[in-house]
Amino acid sequence: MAEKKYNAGDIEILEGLEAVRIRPGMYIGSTGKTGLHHILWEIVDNAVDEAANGFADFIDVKLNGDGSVSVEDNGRGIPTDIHPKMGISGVEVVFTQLHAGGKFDNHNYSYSGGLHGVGASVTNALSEWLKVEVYRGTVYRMEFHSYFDEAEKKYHSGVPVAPLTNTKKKTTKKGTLVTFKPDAAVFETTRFDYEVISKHLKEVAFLNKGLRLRLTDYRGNEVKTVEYCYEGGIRDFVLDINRNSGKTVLFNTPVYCSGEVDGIRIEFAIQYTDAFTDTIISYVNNIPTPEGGMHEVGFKSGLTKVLNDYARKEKYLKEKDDNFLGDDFREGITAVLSIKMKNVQFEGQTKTKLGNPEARPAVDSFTVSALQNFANEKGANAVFDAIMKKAQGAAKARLAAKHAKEIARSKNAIDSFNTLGKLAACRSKKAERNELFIVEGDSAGGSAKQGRDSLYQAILPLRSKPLNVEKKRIDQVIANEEIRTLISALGTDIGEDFQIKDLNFDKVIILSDADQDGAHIRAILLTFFFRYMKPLITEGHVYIGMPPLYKVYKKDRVEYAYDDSELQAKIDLVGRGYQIQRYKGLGEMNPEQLWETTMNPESRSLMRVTIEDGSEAERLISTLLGDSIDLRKQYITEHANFNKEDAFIKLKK
Ligand code: 28G
Repeated sequence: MAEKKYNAGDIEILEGLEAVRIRPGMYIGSTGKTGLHHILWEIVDNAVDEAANGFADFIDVKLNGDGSVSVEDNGRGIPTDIHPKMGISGVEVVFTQLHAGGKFDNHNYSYSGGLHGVGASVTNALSEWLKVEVYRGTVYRMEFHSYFDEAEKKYHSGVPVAPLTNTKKKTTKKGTLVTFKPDAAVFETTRFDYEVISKHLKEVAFLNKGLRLRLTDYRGNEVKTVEYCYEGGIRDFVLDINRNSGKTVLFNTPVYCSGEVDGIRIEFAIQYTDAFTDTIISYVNNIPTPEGGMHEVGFKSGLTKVLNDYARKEKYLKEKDDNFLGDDFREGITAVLSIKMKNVQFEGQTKTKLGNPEARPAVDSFTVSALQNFANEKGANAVFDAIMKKAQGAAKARLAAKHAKEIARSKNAIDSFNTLGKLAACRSKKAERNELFIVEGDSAGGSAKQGRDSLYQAILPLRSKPLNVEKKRIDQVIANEEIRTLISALGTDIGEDFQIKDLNFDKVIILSDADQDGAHIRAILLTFFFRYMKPLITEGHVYIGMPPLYKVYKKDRVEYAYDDSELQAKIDLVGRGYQIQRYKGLGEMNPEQLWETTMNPESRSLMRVTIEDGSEAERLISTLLGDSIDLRKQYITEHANFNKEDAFIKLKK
């Protein structure tokens, strides 16, 4: 086997990986929990690519007791021969070359833009060590490590310990095994989250039909394991979303179409339920696009066109009737749209919106022709009939809501809620300084009203859980008193009439208890904002307040702990003879305490809600993919850096 000395020629490679270590955020977004999992997705992605190319059907992920993680596929195995141009083995290319061009050949789909597909070398660069085994008749091995060079006073990352070796040990297995240990010097946390990985693998399984993925956790006292495999692919995805939603489906088998237009591979699955809102989940090259983009626009317009044509032809619309609106056809829809294309461009606030203009007409025309073809199939009439009747109901409600709104407007009824409702307005008219606290519970609302700075801070107490937005129609949402008070207080109107310039507050702060009910209220409010006032979130006006969980005190000395990990430090501060009060809800705090800990801009902690949080809240409600993840916990871990949002904003100004 050809050996290679590690000399000057390799310096470039090594410097490439050092760049990753110097600025990890550029490659993986953050060094928090999300970034940690990102380096695992890179490895899983490579195994998924091998499966998507038809060479593997099983991916095995193991969380090992030493904090490392293993990923194994049963594909062809990473090439072990020497790369003619590079002069090093294929394995070494994959793990040391930044953006190794060879990863995707012409038959594959290359990703670009955003942080997707940065490659396995990034995982290597950010690992304490990484080991590869390739099974190709015999077992091949290679190991990399990162270390601090005392003499040079610098880090070296992802350095080969030795070239790829053929151990000559015979094996009947085929494939690749990668094991790595994330570097604790890079990441804020190196603990992988079983639930996050399980959720991700489930999504991957839906998007790659027939691919089997297993996760096993060896870290605790007992071994945990899950396995996912869906022969129906995104059909099963749609079924899974609806099955766990408590909604009633309008037909049993999702409509499924797949095909290719102008080199773009397109598939979608659609099922309708009795819900009044829509759940459209889209992907490009298996990457979620919660911000939508050109493919979703094309899908929606194609759907509207083909269904309106059907409605005319089959007389669901009379001659004098106006066409249905797109919204009418999307009421109650659950759809998964997945496309695969080259040279992807991601846009938007979180780079999760497809920008490629060519995707729009391709998906539009595919949707039209695929659904026209479907109309000729057995059972299609019942499906279309259900969709048509749903759209008729939606159109009727839409017209009724418009009428109701006109009446409400003419009587100025919405504005009168300001004085009639429970809103405690603030005195200032300076929207750019004002804050609205939405507070769970009347007693906490009372404390907030007494404790606030009434010049700038308005309080809206929510007596009970506001209605579940998911289950109601837009006209019923508006009819709900607490939602109406909220809409009126914000001043922006909703949906298509939303006007950010009319917003009465710079900050809209949700204050709810750290329990199940609180999490539910938060999720409902976020879903409402996400669905009907999206710019409120995208333009950064929505925040989550962070009340403390504990008060640690002794005589006059008082310290607050905002999570369990802070508690010991606060106990140490207060010293011997301390007492602890655990807050079970906001209602247990008196006005002064609530002001000091949660409302005072000088001392409080706020977390700004991102579009991901909004869509995650929606996914929490609409799907069960994330049902075991507590939102508050997730915010705290994912956005730990932004806990002191006020301090952050002050720095910027
Ligand atoms: C287990 C965890 C992650 C992989 C393969 C298989 C091939 C491959 C991977 O080629 C392209 C070109 C030369 C280096 C391709 C095998 C063609 C023929 C492959 C994985 C890059 C990469 N035979 N399986 N890469 N080469 N599984 N699983 O990473 O220069 S990566």
